[in-house]
Amino acid sequence: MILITVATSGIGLATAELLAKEGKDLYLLGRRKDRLESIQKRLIKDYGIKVEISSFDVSNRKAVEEWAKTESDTLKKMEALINNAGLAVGRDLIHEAQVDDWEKMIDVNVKGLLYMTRQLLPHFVKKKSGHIVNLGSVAGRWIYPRGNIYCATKRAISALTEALRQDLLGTGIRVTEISPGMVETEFSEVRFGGDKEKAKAVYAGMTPLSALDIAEAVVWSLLRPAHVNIQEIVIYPTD
Ligand code: 8X3
Repeated sequence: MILITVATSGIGLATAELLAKEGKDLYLLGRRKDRLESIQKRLIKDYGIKVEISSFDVSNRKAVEEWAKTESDTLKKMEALINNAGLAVGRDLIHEAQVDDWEKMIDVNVKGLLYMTRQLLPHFVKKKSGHIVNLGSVAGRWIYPRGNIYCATKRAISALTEALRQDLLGTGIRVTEISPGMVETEFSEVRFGGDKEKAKAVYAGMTPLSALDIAEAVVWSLLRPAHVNIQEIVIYPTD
C-alpha cells in the first residue's frame, strides 16, 4: 500500500491513477472529502485495488499524530510515502509580503512533510524497507525573484531529502526527490488566490509540464528494484 498526501488533484491524483494501474493499493489523503470519496470509488471500480482515504491537514501536528495512532496497523503495511502536499502563496517582494502566506507555505511544505515522514519512518525502519518520495521543485535549486519563501521551503525539502538519506543509510529505506519546473495544475491558481487569469498568464506562450509527466517520474522511481535509489529527478518543460 502506498500513501499519497493530497491526491485530490494535480500530481497527487495523476500518481494515484498510475499506481492504481500498476495494481498498487493506495492510501489517499486530501482535505476535500467529497472529491476524495469519489476518487476512491472510481479507482476501486476501475482497477480492483484497495483504496483507503483520510481527510486531515498534514500541517496540523496533533491531527497527524492522532491519525497515525489510530491507523498504526495500516501504517505497518505501508510500502511508500509520497510527500506531495505543498503550495505556493503569493509572489510578493519579501519586504511587502503577508506573513500569513509565509506561515502557510512553511507549515505545509516543510512541517507537514516532516510530521508525516516522522510517523511512517519507525515502521519502515522496523521492516528494513520503505520509500519516501518528496516533491521538491526547481524553485529549490534556483531561487527566482519574488519566489523567496516558496523557494526557501523547496530548498529545505532538498536539504531534508539528503539528510534523510544520510540518517537512513543501512536501513534499506530509499529516499527520492522529484523536482519539477512549471507544471500546469491548480498550483498557480492557489498561488494567486484563485485568480484564473493571472494563473493562466504564467503558462502563456509555452507548453508547461502536465501532472502526468511528473507522476510518471514518481512511479518510475518507486518501481525500481530495491537496491536502486533514484536520488533526484529534475524535470523542466522543453520551453
Ligand atoms: C513549481 C515550479 O518554477 O513555478 O515549483 O516555481 S515554479
